[in-house]
Amino acid sequence: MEPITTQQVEWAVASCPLDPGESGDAFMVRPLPGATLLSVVDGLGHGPAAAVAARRALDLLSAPDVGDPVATLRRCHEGLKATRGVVLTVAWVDPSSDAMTWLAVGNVQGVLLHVNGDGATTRRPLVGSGGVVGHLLPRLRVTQSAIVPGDVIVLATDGIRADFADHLDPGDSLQQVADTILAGHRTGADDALVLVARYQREIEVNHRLAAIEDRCARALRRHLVAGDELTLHEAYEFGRSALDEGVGVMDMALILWHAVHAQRPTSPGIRNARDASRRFSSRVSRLSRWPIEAHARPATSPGGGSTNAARS
Ligand SMILES: [Mn+2]
Repeated sequence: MEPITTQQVEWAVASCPLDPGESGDAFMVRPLPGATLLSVVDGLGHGPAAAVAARRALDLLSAPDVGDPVATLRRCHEGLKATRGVVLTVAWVDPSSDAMTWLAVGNVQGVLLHVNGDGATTRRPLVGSGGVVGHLLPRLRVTQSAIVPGDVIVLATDGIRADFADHLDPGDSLQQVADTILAGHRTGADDALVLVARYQREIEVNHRLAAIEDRCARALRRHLVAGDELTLHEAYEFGRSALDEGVGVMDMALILWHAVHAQRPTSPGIRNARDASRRFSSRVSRLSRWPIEAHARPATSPGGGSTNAARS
């Protein structure tokens, strides 16, 4: 099954220009093949001329080839020479390696929030090198940070005070976090923008299980209506393919449980989950081919073998 790469991060943003009109701060959340790019850009100064530089930076970060951090930053530097220049942080969130690769030039503030097993939050600052992209490019330092689903990344321009992360709760809704930071920590001396993103690789797994559960419920419904061996065989094949995709036996048990509960009242004669379960188990005991058992048997002999291995 294709991974769902557009939902590796959930995010929210809050911003406010210093003067009414254009802000010189900008952000980007861009799904890439295998990663999601996050960026916050602050055009030097504020207002329209800063906005021109920030927009140009986002154009450059929209190029097709932004997979390599150093090459990307160099291209931004070249492309921003005719502008005031920007400070920026760019991060690539990569679920295949549970890592965030990031690079910062100038004073966009960044923090990576992680909730430990004991419920305490650790805050790791993402500090880059001084400089201005478009004018003075420092020696570029690419950093890779390990991340786990649930970790929150906050990027804020210097229109936000540096103590913004002191009392953040990464469990709050992201929009709430972004709004709270903007409301409580604006300096009032510059454009202000804060981007808050939560890494959620597990959405891919959840989405996949939800799709399998849906297939299972449909297969079971067809079988409860038709009651023949063909529809049961279909369910059997579904179970085998799910197990081949790496779905665990406990997950399969939960999927079946949900599928049974999803039957009411769509199948004729099924008033409740107990009816569905009773009718289903009587057929399974007759034909004895339901997917969990398939797991314990060789593909070529679905009618034989022991079920103990899968149930232990
Ligand atoms: Mn600024």
